[in-house]
Amino acid sequence: MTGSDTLSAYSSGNTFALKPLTDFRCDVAPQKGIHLFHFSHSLCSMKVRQALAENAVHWTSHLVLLPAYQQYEPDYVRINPRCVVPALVCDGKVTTDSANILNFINSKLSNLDPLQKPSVDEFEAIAFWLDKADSLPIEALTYGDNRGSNKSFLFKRLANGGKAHEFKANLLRKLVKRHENEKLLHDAYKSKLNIVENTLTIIQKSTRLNALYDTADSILIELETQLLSGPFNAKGWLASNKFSLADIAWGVVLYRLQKLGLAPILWGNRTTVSQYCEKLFARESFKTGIMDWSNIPKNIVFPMVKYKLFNRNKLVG
Ligand SMILES: N[C@@H](CCC(=O)N[C@@H](CS)C(=O)NCC(=O)O)C(=O)O
Repeated sequence: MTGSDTLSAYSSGNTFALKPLTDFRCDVAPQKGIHLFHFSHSLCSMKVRQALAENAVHWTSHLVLLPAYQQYEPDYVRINPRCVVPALVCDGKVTTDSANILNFINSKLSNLDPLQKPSVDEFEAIAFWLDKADSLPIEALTYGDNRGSNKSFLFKRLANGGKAHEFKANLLRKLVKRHENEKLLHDAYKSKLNIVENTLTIIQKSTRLNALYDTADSILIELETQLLSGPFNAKGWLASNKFSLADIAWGVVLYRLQKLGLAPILWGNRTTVSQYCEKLFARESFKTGIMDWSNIPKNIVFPMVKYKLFNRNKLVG
C-alpha cells in the first residue's frame, strides 16, 4: 500500500482528482457578485463558509443537494468539473477545491485589517497544517464503518458497506456514456468515477480501512505535538498567535470526527486536543459557518422534498 492510498483522494499528495481551478473564467457561472455553491452538511463547504464569515465577505448561497446528486448535474459540472462541492464564483470566475478557495478568500476577498491576520512569514506553517487537515481520509472514515461510539443517526446511515458509492459509480458510468460528445463533462465524470471506485475498494476492505485509522491516529499525534510546542501553548492558535486558515480546516475536521463518534478513539486522553476543540467551536465564525447551517429539516429535508416534487428523475433517471 502506498502513502497516497491512506490519504484523501483530493489531498495535494494524490493524483486522482482533476486540478483545482483558480479564478477561472466560466460563461455559465453567475457573472456578477460572489456566489458559493455548497451543501449545508459538507465538510469542505463548512470550511469555506467559515472563511467567508471570518473575512467579512458577503455572498449568495446556491445549495447543491448532495443526496439528490446535484453535484453531477451537467449545469453544475460545467462550473466545477470535480463533481463536488464547494465552488466559489466571483464575477463569473470559478475557484474550486476548499483549501484553494480558503487561500483565495484570504488573499483576494478579505475585508479584514491586515494587522488582524497572521504575518506573511507564518504562511508556510499555516499551509503545512492546512494541507495536513485536508489529507485526512474523512470520506472513507465517514462511509467506511461504524466503529465510532455515539455516532449521530445521520452518519450511522451513511456507513452502509459502500452501497452509496456503488450507486454513485453506476450513475457516473451512465453519465460518462451519455455525455461522451462533450469532452468537459465526459472527462469530469470519468475522473470522478475513478475516485469513487477507489474509495469503494477502501471502504469495503477492512485491512485498508484499518490503515486509514492508523494514518488518522498518527496525524492526530502530530497535531497534539504541535499544540503542545507551538503558539497554542502561549494562548495562540495552531500555527500562529492569530487565528488562521489552518484553524478553520482543523475546527471542521475535528468537529466531523467528533460527530462520527471517533473522538474517544483518536484523541480520548489527549486533553490538549480537547482544549483546542473547545476554543475552535467557541469562535463566532464557527457559529455562522457551521452551526447556523446544521438544521437538517431546513437545509436537507425540505429542499429535498421540493427537489423531488419539481425535478423528478432529472438526473437519476
Ligand atoms: N477538497 C475537495 C473535495 C471536496 C469533496 O469531497 N466534497 C464532498 C462534500 S465534503 C462532495 O461534494 N461529495 C460529493 C461526491 O463525492 O459525490 C474539494 O474541495 O474539491
